[in-house]
Amino acid sequence: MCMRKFKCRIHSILLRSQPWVEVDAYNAQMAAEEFAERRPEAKFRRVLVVDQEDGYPHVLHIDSEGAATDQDMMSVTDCDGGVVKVPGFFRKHQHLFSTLMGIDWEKRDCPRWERYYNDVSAPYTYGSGRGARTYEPSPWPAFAMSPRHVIESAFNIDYDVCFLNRYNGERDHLGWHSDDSPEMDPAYPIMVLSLGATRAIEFRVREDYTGPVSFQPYSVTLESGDLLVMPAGFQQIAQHRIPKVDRKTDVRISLTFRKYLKVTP
Ligand SMILES: O=C(O)CCC(=O)C(=O)O
Repeated sequence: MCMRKFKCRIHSILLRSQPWVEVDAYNAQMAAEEFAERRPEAKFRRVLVVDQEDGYPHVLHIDSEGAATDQDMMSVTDCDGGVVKVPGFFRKHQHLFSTLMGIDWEKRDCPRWERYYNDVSAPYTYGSGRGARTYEPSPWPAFAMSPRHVIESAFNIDYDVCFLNRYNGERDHLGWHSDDSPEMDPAYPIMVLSLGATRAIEFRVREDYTGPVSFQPYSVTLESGDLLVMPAGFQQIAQHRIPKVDRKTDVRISLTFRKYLKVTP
């Protein structure tokens, strides 16, 4: 068995400002254990380990004894700039997609269709000034509870808001923006579940951001069932968009899970 080089860091789906630590090990599990030993002060449970030879990422769970086990379900693609893609996260994506094709979609003054579900009957305002649009909530329907439960149990987070977008074809799109409306709690990651046609989501640093994080604009391809995690604090640094496509494209639906800042009874 030959030693390989791995890079490890805490996987917290929080803003990933922590540095990578290089470790020599025989496999990802041993790399995670070595990392846990070197960082005994860190209160973490998950470590992201990337094999430097084949680039394959693993998320490992560290128990109280420091032993690591691979969390298969969380096979993560690590992207620059802080977002995480979990390919094939939601297995029943085709069924959910068919159900969602049959719901009542709202068409506002924008090149896509929308729907807004919220546990706490509070409206949501997107944008500001003349372009601002306010969405009245409806309670979560049963079909949206299934991905919600899968996400909540995988990440140990409770969400109360689900915003849905439906892109009927290649011309439908969503322009550059951050999900930074004041109702949303920036301390929680925003999760996007992608269904139907494959589309790209693009990221760039905000023009008004003056902090230390920096990355070149980049694009992540989302296939049906993939989950994209935008970490906590990411909206204050970056913008994202769903660009138009220059070839025939079928319907895509996204479900965006968010947390409200104040839950009012
Ligand atoms: O459709 C997507 O993947 C992104 C949705 C989004 O950016 C939003 O709802 O703010």
